[in-house]
This record gives sequence, C-alpha cells and structure tokens, in this order.
Amino acid sequence: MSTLRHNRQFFTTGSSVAPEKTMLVGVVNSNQPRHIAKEHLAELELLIGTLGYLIADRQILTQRTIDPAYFIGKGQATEIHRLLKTQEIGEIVFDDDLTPTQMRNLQELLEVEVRDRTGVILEIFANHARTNEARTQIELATLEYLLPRLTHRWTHLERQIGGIGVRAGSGETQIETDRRLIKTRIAKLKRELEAIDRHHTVQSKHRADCFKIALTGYTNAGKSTILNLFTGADVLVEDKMFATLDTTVRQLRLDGYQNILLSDTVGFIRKLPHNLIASFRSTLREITDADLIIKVADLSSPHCLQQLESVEEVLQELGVATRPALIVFNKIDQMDEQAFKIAQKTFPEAVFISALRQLKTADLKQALVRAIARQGQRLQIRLPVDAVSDCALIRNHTTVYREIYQDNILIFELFCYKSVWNWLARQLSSAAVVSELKSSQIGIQT
Ligand SMILES: Nc1nc2c(ncn2[C@@H]2O[C@H](COP(=O)(O)OP(=O)(O)OP(=O)(O)O)[C@@H](O)[C@H]2O)c(=O)[nH]1
Ligand SMILES: [Mg+2]
Repeated sequence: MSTLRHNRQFFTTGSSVAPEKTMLVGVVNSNQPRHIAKEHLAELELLIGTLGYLIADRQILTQRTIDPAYFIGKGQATEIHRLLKTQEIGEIVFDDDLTPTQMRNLQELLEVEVRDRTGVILEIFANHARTNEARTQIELATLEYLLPRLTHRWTHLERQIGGIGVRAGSGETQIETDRRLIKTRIAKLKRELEAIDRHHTVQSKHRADCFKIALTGYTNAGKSTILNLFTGADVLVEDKMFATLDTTVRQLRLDGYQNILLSDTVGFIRKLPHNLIASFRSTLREITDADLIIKVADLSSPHCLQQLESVEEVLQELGVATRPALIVFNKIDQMDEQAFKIAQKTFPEAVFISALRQLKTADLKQALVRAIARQGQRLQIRLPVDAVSDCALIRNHTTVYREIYQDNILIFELFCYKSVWNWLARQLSSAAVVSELKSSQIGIQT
C-alpha cells in the first residue's frame, strides 16, 4: 500500500530518469550585494549537486524591490522564460524563498518546474532520512510546505494518501481533497512525533547523571569526524551536505571526569527553514538538553564566519544561544593563513584543530576539560558510614578526589557537574551534610 513515505515524488516530475537541466537564480538587492548573491548561488549549486541535477545556467538578477506576484519583475520573468526555452531547461531554482502565489504564477509563466531554497533543502533531507524519526520529521515539514502550494500538479497525492483510507467527498475538487488528506496526515504525523518526543523525555531523564556535550555546526564542518575520532563511533562521514540527519550519542572519556556524553546531530545551513527546525525538535533535543555546546566551523571555507553566524541564528531559534559553548575551528590542514589570523584574533578562546589529520586534537581535549571544570562544583559531603546507598550514589555519579574515614563518619571530597548535582542532591538522604570544598582542602588536583 502506498504511503507518503516517498517524499521525493512531491518535488519532481520524473527527474529520476535523466538529470533534469536546471537554471539557478539569485537576486541582488540593497540587503544582498552582488558578491554575497554569488556566494549564496555557489552554495545552492552544492545543494543541487547533492540531488544530482545538471546545472545548465546561472542568473544573478538585480531586483530593487520584491515583486509580490512574481518575486522577480514580470519583464525579467519573461526574459527568463525565453532563456529556458532556448536552452531547453526543464526546471528553475530560486536561491530565495518564494511565496505560494509567486511560485504558482512563475510556474504558469515559465512553464517549467519551479523550486525555491526551502524546497531544495527539504528534498535533500527527504533523500537522506534513514530512521523512522527522521522520515516522520521530514514528511511533516514537507507536507506543511506543500499544503499552501498545492496546484493541479499534485493530484497524484490522493493516490499516495489513499492508503490511510480517506476518500474524496462528493462535490470536492481534487485540490480540496488533497488539502483535506494532507491535513489529516499532518495531524497523524504530529501525534507520532509527540510519541517520539515523550520517548526522548524518558531517555533524557535516564541521562540526568551525565554531563552532555553537543556537537553543532554548519553542514559539512566535520562534526561527525570529531565524534568518530573522540569516541570511536562509526557515524557516516561524507563530503556532502547533510550527510547526517540523525543523532548519535556516545560516551566521551576524559581524564578525571566520568559520565560524559558527546552527541552529533543534523548540520545547519543559512536560512534553515523554520518549519524544518520545528519538526526536527526531537532530533535537536540533544542540543537543547546539552550542558555544553561545541560549535564546529570549517576554517578552510571562505565563508567560515558567515557560517558561524548562521549557526548562532539557529541556536538562537532553539533558545540555547546563551548556553556555555566552545568554538572549534576545524580543517586547519586546509587553512588559509589570512582566515586563520582573523579567526584567532576574533576568537581568542576558540580551539583550532584538524579532526581528519588529527592535528592539535589534544588542545580540544584540554579546552573541554577546562569548560567542564567551569560547569562543575567541588563539594565536601559528610555521611554516617551506614548510609550505604548515599555512598554508592556519590561514588557512581561524581568524581571523588578523596575519601576520609573519621569517627564513624565518611568524608567525601569530590567534583560534581552542576546539572548532575541538581539531580543528585534530590537523591541523597537527609543524613548527607554538604559544604563547598575550598581549593586549599583538595588533596588531588584536577
Ligand atoms: N581537510 C579536512 N577535511 C576534513 C576535516 N574534518 C572533516 N573533514 C572532511 O569534511 C567532510 C565532512 O565531514 P563530516 O564529519 O561528515 O561533517 P559533518 O559536519 O558531520 O557534516 P553533515 O553531517 O553533512 O552536517 C568529510 O569529507 C570529511 O572527511 C579536516 O580536519 N580536514
Ligand atoms: Mg555529520
């Protein structure tokens, strides 16, 4: 029985047979000078390349004001129509997002498939989704995107969604039926995602005793390479945008600290569609739950700093912009000397490594140790010797520097992550007497 799983069908009209010839369009305006429009178009080219389309033409148009009906001016659209015809190009991709009206009007005028940036990103996500969670999230984001854009082109949808048993009522047009079917499906997907989210809530409660570090960054920056190097994980690493869409969590071993989890998840990109961020909430949870966020940036990219800005924007949208963070500039083996100097000057606290060539990775370990130390506290806990379960909790969930036995009292000198202490303090019995540990009292230095 067919379902909406095969999202790719919503975006293409038979392009799987031979690569469709595609034209890319960027726009220059007062917010976007020509060199920026060019950079963005180069990135769009990489994205389109991921989908395997053939880029036949690129156009950068100067457009002072956005036309509400056609996005570009009608005259420009007519000229584009001519270019498409003469070069026999079957589809056009705009680097900016188009409103449903603009998309519909352009489609009619240009007589080719019209896509925008969000549509392209959604399609890449749909192609790369492997797990049930990622597939559900991308299907939801896709349908929400399609709903206001339905045209007669999508009439095959009814056949697709027929599997869930909803039929057209009498007197409904095909598009009305499609809309109704999509709304039903969206409601079902939201319920499925709520269930997935509840499962994650239970999981994260189980991890209350761990210090959580999340790798974040622009797509292709090297997040998965760092996770693999530091934890021996086996996450797919590829020179491809959005290679990873799921989250992997692994234990990280650092001398003197225990129960540290390092997670790797989906990469970010400039103008990441809002509804995609919203529907990927459960996957992005490792970031919103993290005690420390690592922002990985590709120093070899000429757009490194802009990419870092885009990452900041997404983190802001996730509500974690002020979370303790560490910036890691990766790929120093490919480094442009000038970019390196600017980055060092602008980010004196940052770490510079090459995860692939394993250069300066000890610096990252040290920086993590320092960052973790700032997120913890040193405590002295006094317990009667018969408080066995308290002793076990302390030994299992903190780093104990010293245990002293004195007149039937056990004294622990320890380090505990602040976030873990919030949980542990509630688990200890009332027999535990806690005080802050002064540096001078510490027997073993960390
Ligand atoms: N030259 C160089 N390449 C690197 C380095 N680290 C990672 N790479 C390469 O960069 C590409 C992307 O690496 P990934 O680890 O997949 O990047 P990611 O951030 O997980 O990417 P997404 O999952 O797509 O968001 C791969 O081809 C890696 O081999 C490095 O230090 N130097
Ligand atoms: Mg990855």
